Amino acid sequence: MIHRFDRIAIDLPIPDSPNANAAAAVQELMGGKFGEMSTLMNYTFQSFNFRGREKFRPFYDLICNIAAEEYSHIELVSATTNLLLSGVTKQADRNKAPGVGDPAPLENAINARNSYHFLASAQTSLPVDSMGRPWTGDNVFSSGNLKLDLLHNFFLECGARANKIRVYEMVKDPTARAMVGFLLVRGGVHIVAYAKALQKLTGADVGKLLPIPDISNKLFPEAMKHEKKGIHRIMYRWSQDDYKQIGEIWQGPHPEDGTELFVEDKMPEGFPWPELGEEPQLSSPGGIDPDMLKAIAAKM
Ligand code: MN3
Repeated sequence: MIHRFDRIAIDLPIPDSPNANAAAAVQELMGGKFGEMSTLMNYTFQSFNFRGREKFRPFYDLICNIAAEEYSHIELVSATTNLLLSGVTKQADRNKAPGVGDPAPLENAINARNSYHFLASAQTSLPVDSMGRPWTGDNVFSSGNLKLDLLHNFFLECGARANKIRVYEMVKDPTARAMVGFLLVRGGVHIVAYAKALQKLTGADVGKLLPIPDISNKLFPEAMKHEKKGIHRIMYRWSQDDYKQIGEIWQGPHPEDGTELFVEDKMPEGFPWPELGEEPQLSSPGGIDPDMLKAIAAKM
């Protein structure tokens, strides 16, 4: 079971300006092969399918706990996409019949990379990648072999990190970069956690490979802001009473900067969700269209 809070992981800034194509690029971090839906569903299914929970309790706890955190990451990517899409189109007057006043309130969307943001949603996020392809369960790997699943998760988080960095390189918008900066830090925690889990299970020092890609989080100002507060050292426990054995894996020095890792026995407090204004050109008419009424009356 999961306990939901109406909060979001960071205080997202408002975009400099609406940017439909930046929103399309950000979608890769939602529904791409290495996006947050993939991390969420991989760990969720691996936790559902985990056999031998008592024998391997710390690993089970870790996968369950990280799965819960991933939910907060899809929220953040969604909110960023929504903010970037807000205001892309013109605010049409719905009291006018189509063709009167502004004949094409969605015309600003015609050259946007992702038409579904306008045709299939109210200028909001969808479970698709940056090219509009729907997220698929083919992205879930749940082999039932703990060593293989952990190795996969390590690889998945490293791929996710590469994609985050590339979105950062494509998109200058401060909202997108604030989101990417934070997720680089938290994704970094998950990479280290799976490396530590593999070391505990097998003795292999996977942490020596880090960071992948080679560039450090500390070079991204939007990530450094959180690392300065020590957020890269914390594994939050996303449950009041459960998953207490994560500390058997999340301990010792951070492989990159040697600082001590620790478990925080509560989830982060979060922030209020950013307000999303109505986009009337996409919703039901706000009032009665007198021209339409006249036209109907004339037919009767
Ligand atoms: Mn994540």
